[in-house]
Amino acid sequence: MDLTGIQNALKDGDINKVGELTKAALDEGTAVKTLLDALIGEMDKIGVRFRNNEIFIPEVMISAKAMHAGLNILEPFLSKSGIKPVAKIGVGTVKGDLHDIGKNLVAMMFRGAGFEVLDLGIDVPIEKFIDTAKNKEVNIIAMSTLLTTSMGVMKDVIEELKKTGLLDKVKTMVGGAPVTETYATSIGANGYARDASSAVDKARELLGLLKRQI
Ligand code: B1M
Repeated sequence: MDLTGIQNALKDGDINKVGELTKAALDEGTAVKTLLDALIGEMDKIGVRFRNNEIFIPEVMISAKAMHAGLNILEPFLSKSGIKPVAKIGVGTVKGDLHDIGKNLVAMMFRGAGFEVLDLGIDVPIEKFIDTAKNKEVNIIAMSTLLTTSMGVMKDVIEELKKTGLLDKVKTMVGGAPVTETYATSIGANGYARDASSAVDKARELLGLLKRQI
């Protein structure tokens, strides 16, 4: 199927059309991964136009909503593969940051890989991550941010987990556009991944699970 229609609808912020065309493409047999790549690729372009001041926050917001419409259609198909959760992970966008598209993708990829995902949402305070590590039996605390101003929160969470002795029990992972491997290492995170797909591989590595056979 020609994916330009979906990408144009995303660019135009046509929420219904993105949903409808994504569903139609799936019905026609287009691979979930192909659709995901098409949506992410177009969202990246929207990001560039936003950065270049060619479009502004309202347009980006509406495209982000349209992106969610597409992702919502894809989610059950990504999640299908796992029968029993291989591990449990708490995922959230850290305090001060309201971006959720990347975090949702990360959550979706984990679900698709058979993980049980506790989605903590956006603007997640340090205490919520600590409570999740303490009381929700997660194997990994995964933090996302797109804002340089919120990166320090990841460090605070890791330090608090260390102080409370919870680092013996849970691993930490960080990611998001401004985060780098070097930064992750400097704040004591157990793992870093540059995209949602490699986040799953990194989590498996951290937990000593086998890598995907694909
Ligand atoms: Co915002 N925004 N935004 N924004 N926004 C960025 C991030 C920015 C780079 C744009 C720019 O100026 N060039 C810039 C950040 C600059 C910086 O700090 N370095 C920025 C800014 C400044 C802001 C505001 C401050 C703007 C303002 O109000 N003046 C404001 C902040 C509000 C707040 O959070 N407190 C703001 C607001 C918004 C909108 C609400 C309009 C909207 C968010 C809608 C939503 O999320 N529901 C928005 C958007 C959409 C963007 C851009 C255009 C796109 C982000 C996105 O969704 N990308 C973005 C520019 C850009 O990135 N090109 C921008 C697609 C998504 C799939 O990628 O989230 O990076 P991403 O996720 C990737 C990887 O990073 C990785 O996997 C994903 C893909 O596989 N990943 C992980 C993410 N988390 C991970 C965790 C992991 C591992 C991998 O392990 C745990």
